[in-house]
Amino acid sequence: MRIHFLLLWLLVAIQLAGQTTPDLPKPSPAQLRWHETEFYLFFHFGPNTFTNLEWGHGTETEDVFNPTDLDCDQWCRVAKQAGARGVVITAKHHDGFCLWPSGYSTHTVRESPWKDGRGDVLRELSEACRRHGLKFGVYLSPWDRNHPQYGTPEYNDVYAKTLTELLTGYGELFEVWWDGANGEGPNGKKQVYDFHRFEKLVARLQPDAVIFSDIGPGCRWAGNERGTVNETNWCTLDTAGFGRGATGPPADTLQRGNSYGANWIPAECDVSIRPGWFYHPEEDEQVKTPEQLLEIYLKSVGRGANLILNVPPDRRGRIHARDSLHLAEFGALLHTRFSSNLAKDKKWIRLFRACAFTPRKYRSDLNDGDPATYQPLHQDVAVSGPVYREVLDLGRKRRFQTIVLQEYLPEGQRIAAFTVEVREKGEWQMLFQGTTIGHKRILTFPEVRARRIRFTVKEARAHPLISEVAVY
Ligand code: FUL
Repeated sequence: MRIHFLLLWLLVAIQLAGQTTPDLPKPSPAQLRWHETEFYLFFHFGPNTFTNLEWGHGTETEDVFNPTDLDCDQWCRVAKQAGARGVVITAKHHDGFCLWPSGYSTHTVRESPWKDGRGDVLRELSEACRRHGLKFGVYLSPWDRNHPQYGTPEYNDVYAKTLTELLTGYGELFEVWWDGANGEGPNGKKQVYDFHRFEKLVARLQPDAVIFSDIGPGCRWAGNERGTVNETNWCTLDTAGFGRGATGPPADTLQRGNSYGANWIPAECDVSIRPGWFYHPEEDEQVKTPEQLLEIYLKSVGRGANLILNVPPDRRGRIHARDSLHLAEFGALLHTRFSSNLAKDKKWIRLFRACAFTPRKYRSDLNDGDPATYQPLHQDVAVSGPVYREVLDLGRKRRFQTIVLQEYLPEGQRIAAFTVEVREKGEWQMLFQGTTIGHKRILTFPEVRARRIRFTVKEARAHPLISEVAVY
């Protein structure tokens, strides 16, 4: 009797184990909102803008900072035209100069001639962002070449206090950016940062902000400054044993993530529209073209990462006409490319073996235009191995050259291998073979003409969940 009961219990347990989803790392609500932000601008602005340097020495006098015509509304208009959803600014770069009148430094806008020392760039930009419906974030360089306490344990207090000023004084932040640079050299100052303390501060004061660094915890550097990520891009990363900067994970790992990584730390791709991060007049002819920007977008956002594109304001405190023109044209390219979705509200078909001549047509959440809804893909048991597939019917033959796929991320990143085929002359022809999808995968190919498109997932960490399919 007892043995029977035990057996029964075992069977039920096995059954239940088969049904529950595996314990995949999942994004926090703040990270999900961050994924939706997709593309934002970066503004490198400070003394370097005026001294023509990339890494200021920290010894520059405050009077070098004197923009003649600062206009943060113009920055925001440029961002909006490009299709960006937010901005991040260098509140403090390595030279230590604070773009706001910090109470914990004497190297700030307050000591500069700009607006007779009464200006605050962060105030102006954060308010402009609210007017334009853009999210706002800050870069606060841990490395500081100016602060007298840098290199001592007291600097951690200074950093925590300046960070608190940013976290409490400028409304809601969507991202806090920590770069890993430190150019002190062998005999330079060595700072042991209390990152754990800084992370706790952000979590407490701005729970919706995501922290960027080589190892997150919110999102990770993509391992290069070209603005691209690998085609296989996992949002998961193993961070045990790694630090920031020189002790960070290898570039190749940052490019791909770890396929079975323990933490949800998705990639953010950073790149500048010009060769340098700060404005240099001699680079006015080297602004990336709209086509180059589109290429970068497809290799970042189009591979499930976020893109932070740097556009440095000039000495007036405005974005140079060349950059703003290229960005507006890039925005227009995006708009045309993604304006008419051929899949919108089209039906899906399922062919049942028993009645192959009467395919069942149905509407689906897959193409309802709402990424918050999703559908688990149909498991095709007629094919060997776990194969999941769905067939989209465009109603008639249509020409297209782009397909956008989105995975439903609240349940973790699952898809590891997929294919897209089109029906031609009674046969399925391979159009695209890929690995990961994540937040968004943009597939581009030479234009094809077809009516039916078949999506197949051949390898997944758990039952694949797709939230959107779009065809352009
Ligand atoms: C790096 C810095 O050293 C560069 O100056 C720039 O700010 C880049 C985005 O991050 O760590």
